[in-house]
Amino acid sequence: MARAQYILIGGFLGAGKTTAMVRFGAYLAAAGRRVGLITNDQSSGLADTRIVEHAGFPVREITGGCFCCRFNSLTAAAEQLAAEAAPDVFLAEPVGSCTDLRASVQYPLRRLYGDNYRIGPLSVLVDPVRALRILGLEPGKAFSRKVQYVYRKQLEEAELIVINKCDLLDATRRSQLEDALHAAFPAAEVFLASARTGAGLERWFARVIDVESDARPAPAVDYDTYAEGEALLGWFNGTFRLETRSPFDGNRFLLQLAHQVRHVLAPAQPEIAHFKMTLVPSDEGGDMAALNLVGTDREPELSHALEDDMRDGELIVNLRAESDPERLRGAIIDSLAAVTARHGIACEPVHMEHFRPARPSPTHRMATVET
Ligand SMILES: Nc1nc2c(ncn2[C@@H]2O[C@H](COP(=O)(O)OP(=O)(O)O)[C@@H](O)[C@H]2O)c(=O)[nH]1
Ligand SMILES: [Mg+2]
Repeated sequence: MARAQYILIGGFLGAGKTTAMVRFGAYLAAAGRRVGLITNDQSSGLADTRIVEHAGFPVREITGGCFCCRFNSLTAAAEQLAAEAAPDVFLAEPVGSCTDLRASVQYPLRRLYGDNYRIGPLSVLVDPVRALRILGLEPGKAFSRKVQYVYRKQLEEAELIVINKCDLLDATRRSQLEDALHAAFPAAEVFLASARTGAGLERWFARVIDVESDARPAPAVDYDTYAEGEALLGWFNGTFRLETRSPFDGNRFLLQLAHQVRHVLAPAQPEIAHFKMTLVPSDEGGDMAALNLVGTDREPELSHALEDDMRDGELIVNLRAESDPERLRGAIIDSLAAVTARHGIACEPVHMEHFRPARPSPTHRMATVET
């Protein structure tokens, strides 16, 4: 039997991994391939899983830790998907604050499961506005040094760097960023794409499908700095049930909530990495809204909008920012109280968690493909 392909789509929080993965899935499905998607988070209640389900793909969610620290769940998820949908391609999205994926995921998969899977090259997506700041090409708020360490390590281990969201850049900024990435990370091939418009995606997809991951030794990673950098990010995940007598505009609700949260957080000036929410009405109509904010000084935007007003449903809130997680929780709870009151909505928490990611402790660390 032919080996299934196992493809990791990496990149920092908010870079566009989920959007790209859904596009990639559609591209493969159109070519007659069966696709299974795998999402991942440090805790449960994932907006990404709702988005991928909404796109109609079979999905498994690995929660409670990153792929590297829950390596066995990565193969277990693939086996479950295999039983259900027999995919010949698995697309997996690691947590956006993780790095060292070559040594903790790619090479262990190759060494231990090489008969089952053909491992694709490691792609790392970047949001160009964030990358221009972190590479020092443009001024603007960025993360502190240790968070940037994680960001740069992701790029250092990338085989393919994809400058995503090219629709946001003019030609000058595009080539500045491309040149800087080539110079700083010479081992990687650099692609320009927009997961939103579709521009440039096919060239990257074709490359990912054609080649197997290379065998370059994984870069050295200082796990103390990595752990400290990752733990500077606060995490909040919440799932809420909303209900009201008279229908409300869910799109407007999400936008108001995002603005309110940003307003409440403003005095503390935390850098938001990714603030993501989904709103799914209870009736099985397939309608969904999703809101994203990928930087404190960026604008919240709806990547999916509801077609109709709604009466009740499920709200998922995933917020990651360089902040005390307690503050994030407070900002969500206070903002939710204010905005639901404005719309006369009853809001009941189903699940809430706030924390800093624990020190990464990979199940395997294999710095090379061969022993
Ligand atoms: N302008 C623009 N926005 C994009 C593009 N790709 C993704 N986004 C947006 O970036 C935000 C984060 O995307 P998502 O796929 O959730 O990122 P992830 O955290 O890496 O999975 C969402 O609002 C997306 O709609 C793109 O090519 N252009
Ligand atoms: Mg995602």
